[in-house]
Amino acid sequence: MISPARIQAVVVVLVLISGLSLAATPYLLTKYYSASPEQNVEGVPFHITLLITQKNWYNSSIGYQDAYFVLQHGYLYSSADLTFPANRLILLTIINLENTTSPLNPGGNYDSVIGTLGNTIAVYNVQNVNSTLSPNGIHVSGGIQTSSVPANDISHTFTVIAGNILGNPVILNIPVEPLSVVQASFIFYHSGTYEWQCEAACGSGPTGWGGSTATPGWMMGTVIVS
Ligand SMILES: [Cu+2]
Repeated sequence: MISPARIQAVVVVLVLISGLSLAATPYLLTKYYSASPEQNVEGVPFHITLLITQKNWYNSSIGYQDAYFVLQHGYLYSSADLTFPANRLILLTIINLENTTSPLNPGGNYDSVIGTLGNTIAVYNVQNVNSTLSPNGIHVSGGIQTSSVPANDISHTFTVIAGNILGNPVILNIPVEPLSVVQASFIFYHSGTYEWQCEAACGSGPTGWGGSTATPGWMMGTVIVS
């Protein structure tokens, strides 16, 4: 016969264990992303932040791979399907936590900024940001607005193309240097479904075009403009 006190003790232990497992639940969850209500207000810019992280577990044969995520309200969402409004100013921030570079796909000018307002991006990196707060704010110097970055200093690109066939028009190309934050503004004038792809060979295999670079939600995916 189990005494009520013993049962009570078991219940307390079970509650403690479940509490511990709840506490161990990761704060960042990965799920499907959709535009939030404040993003859907007409007439104001559409803000979106993409986060690139290094060494995400892919599978046991490939190991770790880099991946793009959508960062929204402190949560990570899959980048497999990115939705954008048509004919509205989009303000994109890309935060790259990766510290290495990869060779660019030789099929295009992927070191050039294409499709943003003024064909430029703002780049914040370890060379041009000093975080000490002064009366004028933090000190940012160097070539922040740029229309291209050195081809041998690119971790990834965020490239939107009108299809997944080489030679199709590049609508947007944003090269991203290691350990940098990039800001870009652009407008998609035509509704439709496009592909996004990282055009740096950052994936697995001898060419770097396996694993992440061939898998939606890692280094490629769909862009839906509506
Ligand atoms: Cu990449």
